[in-house]
Amino acid sequence: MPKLLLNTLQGNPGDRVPFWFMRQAGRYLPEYREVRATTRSFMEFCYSPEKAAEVTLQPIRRYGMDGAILFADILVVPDGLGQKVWFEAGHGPKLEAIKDHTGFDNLSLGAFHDKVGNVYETVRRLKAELSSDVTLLGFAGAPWTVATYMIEGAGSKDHAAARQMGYGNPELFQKILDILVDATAEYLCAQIEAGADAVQIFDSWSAALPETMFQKWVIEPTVAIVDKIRAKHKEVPIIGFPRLSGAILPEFVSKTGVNAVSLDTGVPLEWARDNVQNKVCVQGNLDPHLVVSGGELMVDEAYRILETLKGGAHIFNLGHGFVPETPPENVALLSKTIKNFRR
Ligand code: 1CP
Repeated sequence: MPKLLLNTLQGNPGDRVPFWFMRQAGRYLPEYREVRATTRSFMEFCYSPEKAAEVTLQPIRRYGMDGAILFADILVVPDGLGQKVWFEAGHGPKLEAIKDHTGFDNLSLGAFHDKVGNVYETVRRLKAELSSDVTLLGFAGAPWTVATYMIEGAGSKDHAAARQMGYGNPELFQKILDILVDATAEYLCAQIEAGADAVQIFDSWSAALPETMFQKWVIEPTVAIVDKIRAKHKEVPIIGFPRLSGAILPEFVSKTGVNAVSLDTGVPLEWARDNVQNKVCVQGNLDPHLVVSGGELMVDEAYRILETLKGGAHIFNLGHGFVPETPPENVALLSKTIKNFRR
């Protein structure tokens, strides 16, 4: 069966708009919470192929998305490099923060694939179990976003520690970005070799960087990863997501050469149609909080997105991930709305 989502990523849209949702697996689904409750540590959960494959498939069974996104986390990469990573209930991710060269010297690519190899096993299982019309999406965090966690030692509002290292110790900061480029490219290539049809690179925290730093910290590492993937897997589409990057988005697209870009909720759609969708496939951008309230307003906004972007390659998605309080029945109504729309 043809893969509508993959074809759309390759620039051949059909008459129905394919869809998937960021964080489509997760706490808003009771069946996710049930499987999640069987493993205490979140990282261990990510490294359990049977459970990770199961929670990846749960939303597809319920709603029939055109894409299944591998269940894992962006912090698998620092873990694979040897940094200590753990999740505390109610506090999100914690890492042993890298403050200086000693912290950096503890990182190594040597044991990377052994450490994260169970993620590749999850991809292999998904490839075997998924229906042939569903596109399997691999993913990783972009170096800048992952570095914010590695340097801060946790999530943060303004990524102060990473910015300050980038300005105050640019040599050390560049070394962190460089090892992340190598690890991320290898990680995504291994996901592709295990069966991923396309990959997305999440740069969730690329907002409000000065233009020069956006070039160095967001665009350049992404270019390097795209080049490394293309050297081995020329045909596999790559989706970028420089979240909240604003007016620099068209430059991100032309310089990185990604096949598609995810639009955050704030991107004006007619602008995106005229400046981005004229170059590559776009994905987005419903406000995830609209799916919490649901109803007519959610449906009207979904139509506005579908109508505005119907002239080119478009994959329906959210502008960011589902929040845990999302009622599953609203996801059902949204999925039905998108499936019934024709371009
Ligand atoms: O048990 C739980 O439900 C914990 C919540 C959770 C989940 C469901 C975390 C912790 N990670 C995940 C899975 C996850 N993370 C996926 C897989 C599946 C899917 O989308 O359905 C993906 C793609 C991610 C990617 C991810 N992790 C990003 C990039 C996308 C984004 O949301 O911007 C980021 C920034 C993370 C870090 C992270 N992991 C988890 C949390 C709570 C966070 C954010 C912490 C913060 O706000 O700084």
